[in-house]
Amino acid sequence: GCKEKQCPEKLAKWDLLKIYSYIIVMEHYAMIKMNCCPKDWKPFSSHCYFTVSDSASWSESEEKCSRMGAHLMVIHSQEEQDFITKILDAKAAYYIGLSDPGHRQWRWVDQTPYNESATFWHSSEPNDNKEQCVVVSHRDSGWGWNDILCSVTQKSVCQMKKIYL
Ligand SMILES: [Ca+2]
Repeated sequence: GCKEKQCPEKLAKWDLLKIYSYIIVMEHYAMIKMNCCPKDWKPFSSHCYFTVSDSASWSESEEKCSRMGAHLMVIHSQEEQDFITKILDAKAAYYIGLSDPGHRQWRWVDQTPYNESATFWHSSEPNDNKEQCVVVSHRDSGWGWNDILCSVTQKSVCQMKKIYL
């Protein structure tokens, strides 16, 4: 019966200690596994996003992101683009981390491959070899990408991986 399974008092105390330390370890684990975004950054999937409303050239914008431990936003899916454009001002244009160092070789700032099948150019864009930086902007057809001169000052969106505390 039950008596056989009862532990000696000393052992029971040790078990209690084990349980307490287990709880502490698990709490610690939960903290480690918790991922989050800094204040004012918006979470989406495994990343955090921040809208920079001060206008700057493309390289200045990238530098601003970099100073915050981030980079200009990289877009690889419609879902990502839809998430961010929902919180953008349709009257403004925002630099993203796409540029052309020359010869129409589009490059993402985080070195991820430029995949033709996951691009969201406005119709008739990109339209000019001298326009080597990309903004996301709103037109009648919806949100899409446009190549512009890199020196033009625009707002921008920074992106970083969620922080694991
Ligand atoms: Ca253009």
